[in-house]
Amino acid sequence: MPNRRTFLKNLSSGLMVMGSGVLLPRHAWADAFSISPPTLPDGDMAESILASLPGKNPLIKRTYRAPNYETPVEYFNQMFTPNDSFYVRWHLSGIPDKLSATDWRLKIGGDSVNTPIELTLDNLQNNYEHVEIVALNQCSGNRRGFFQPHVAGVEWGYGAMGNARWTGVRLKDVLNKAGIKKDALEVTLNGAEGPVIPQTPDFIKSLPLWKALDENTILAWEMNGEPLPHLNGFPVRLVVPGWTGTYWTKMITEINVINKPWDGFWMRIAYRIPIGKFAGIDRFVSQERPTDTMTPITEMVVNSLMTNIRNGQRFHLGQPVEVKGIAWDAGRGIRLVEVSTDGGYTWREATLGKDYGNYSWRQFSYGFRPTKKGRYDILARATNRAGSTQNFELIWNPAGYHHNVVQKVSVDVV
Ligand SMILES: Nc1nc2c(c(=O)[nH]1)N[C@H]1C(S)=C(S)[C@@H](COP(=O)(O)O)O[C@H]1N2
Ligand SMILES: [Mo]
Repeated sequence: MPNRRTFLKNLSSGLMVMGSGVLLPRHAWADAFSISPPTLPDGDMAESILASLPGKNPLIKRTYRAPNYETPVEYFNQMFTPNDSFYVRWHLSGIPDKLSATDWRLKIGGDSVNTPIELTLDNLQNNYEHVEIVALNQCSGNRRGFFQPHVAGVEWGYGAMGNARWTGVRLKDVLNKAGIKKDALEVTLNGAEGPVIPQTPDFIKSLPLWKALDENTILAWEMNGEPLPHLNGFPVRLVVPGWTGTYWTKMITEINVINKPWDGFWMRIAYRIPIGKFAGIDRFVSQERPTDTMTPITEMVVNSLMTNIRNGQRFHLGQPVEVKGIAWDAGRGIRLVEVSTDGGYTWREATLGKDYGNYSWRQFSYGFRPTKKGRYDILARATNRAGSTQNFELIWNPAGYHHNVVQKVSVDVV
């Protein structure tokens, strides 16, 4: 396995390419077809509305209370997802107004710290080494809307994800300041929002100690060189590279180091996958009781997305077709992207773009010149350095996680 501890990069700001790539004119996003895969039943996507949240460009609205809005695929032609178009995912509707950066406090405590501490934003920014990492934030349920049979939950299309450059300090450094006792097992994470009715469990997540101490796990106050948007967690959120978005606690206010498994609803019941159904990913073993058949979701699975072509698009015979997209995994790194233009009979290697570290997505491109008229079924499939690849058939699971079925886009050459 490649050394996964070396991916933190001190990227110079010169590497920032916000605004690179091609943005389609705004009206193009209204074309629901561009976000509608062929397998979705009619209606699902037609009901989706582009809507503005405060401080955001129009996003695809899935639910309003709590706010769940996804990024239109066109934005994924850019290496970094712009902050004002970055998807938004909340569980509870009691989200506070933007917190005051001066009043915000982060409490570090729990039975397994030596000295509980309370930090201001100033403390955080001035007492620990700053680090930057490019990392993909993807919701566990991205693409849930394509599950057959259908499952309950936010009916995401392709856009519950985004790639950004995050700036902050290592969680490890902050925890070490409080001092970690020998019996420490898990680290719980809580944000400022609360449930609106007391019956709803507060959104509290936990990480195994080893992942909390991973040098890539950071408390971030900036994405893409700007303060976090309110709905992406201002002033500080956790960034857990490689693991699905559920652990990336926004508006974080409380962290506890504990010596037992955290058994709140969002760990014990929600965000679980069947044990053994997904190969080659981290297990969160302290969360598994002997009789459990389900285990917490952890790492993202290898996946890819074509971003510049859409179903039904027309090309003229003799015109070159350039297929562009992105591929990612949980941090082993993308080794290969293959593209088929004949529905999967033959495959060719795509060219990979610049490497921004293993936790970033990787751009790819593949050009071809169609030699006859007709329909071309274009497929893309990514493989990582551990040899894991995308599935042709859905690995169904009750909560609708880890959809990484090879995508097909059918275009017409006329
Ligand atoms: N405080 C808080 N943090 C949270 C959540 C939440 O509901 N509350 N949702 C999590 C989930 S499930 C995801 S997928 C990511 C989404 O991050 P984003 O809204 O910045 O895109 O935030 C995570 N952090
Ligand atoms: Mo999520």
